[in-house]
Amino acid sequence: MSIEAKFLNLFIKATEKAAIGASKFIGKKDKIAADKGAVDPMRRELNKINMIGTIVIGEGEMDEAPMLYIGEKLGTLNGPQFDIAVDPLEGTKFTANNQPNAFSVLAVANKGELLSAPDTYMEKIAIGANLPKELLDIDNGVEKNIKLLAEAKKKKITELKACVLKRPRHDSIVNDLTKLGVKINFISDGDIAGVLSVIGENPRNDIYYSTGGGPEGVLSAAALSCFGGQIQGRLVLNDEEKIRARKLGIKNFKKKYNIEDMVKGDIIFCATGVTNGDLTEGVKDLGNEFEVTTFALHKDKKINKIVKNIYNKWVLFLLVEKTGF
Ligand code: VTB
Repeated sequence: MSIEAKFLNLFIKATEKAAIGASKFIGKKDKIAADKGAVDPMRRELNKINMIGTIVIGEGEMDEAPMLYIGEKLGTLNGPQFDIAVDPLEGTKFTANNQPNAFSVLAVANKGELLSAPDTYMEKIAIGANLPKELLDIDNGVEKNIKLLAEAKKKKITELKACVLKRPRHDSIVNDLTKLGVKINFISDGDIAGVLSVIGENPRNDIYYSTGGGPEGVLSAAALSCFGGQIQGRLVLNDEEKIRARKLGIKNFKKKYNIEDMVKGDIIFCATGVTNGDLTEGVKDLGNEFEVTTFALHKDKKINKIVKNIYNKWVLFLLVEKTGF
């Protein structure tokens, strides 16, 4: 079942308001304040939508996050049932340090069509469109995966580019890629943008190969699914995290999630820039107004667009002050 077209703009508003909220903390060296600056307005905006929304990927699990926690019901509770994955501020560090690639993001699917994953690490490999289904497998190891990818893309291994999150835990991946002659583009954080760098006509990377956040994995899968890209992920769980995962219905802790295991059916995906980045421009302060830019996707409606909107600061201020909305 397709999600009605009218919902796209309503969800865009939620990431726009969150991005504006976070933008007040750009360069202020306070990651927590920046995150809160995004969470409150996103939640207020989602609560205005005529839907029965359930957070499946959020700020944390019920007992650790006061808002946008996994399981939280949102919306007017009158309308279609949606599962919602949110990362009100992807790149809290980027925002706090005034660096590129911070954005506010969410993905929406019909009820039951998005994986609910705990906030733990996830091993991830992602590739772009027009490649054989389930071409790669985490358990193949780097060398076999890279050979398979080069063959499928009809490229030399030395022509391939890989995006890697710069962390010591990826030293062996980096060694293997380097030995093979694959060019590595490192990112310091923000692996949703890293995963999405494999899509497009002329993608910046041929593969994303790293362990990042599980929630970011599901959000990336939602966007990738709109382009026919692929991702495989496996949660990395310690004993305490296994208990949390079990509460979310996860029984097989070693499961390798292919894209259809994370995302099914129609998807709405919106990412509004906080700082300038690869996906969108950041919030622009025009004096009396904010200009916001959103990368918006609606899978079944084949929508892939950049949306710009202007918000008058005084109207925003009055709305929040007078109505709590
Ligand atoms: C990951 C990645 C995110 O933070 O969660 C990372 O998925 C945290 O990794 O995109 P470390 O614990 O190794 O620092 C981001 O980069 C930003 O939220």
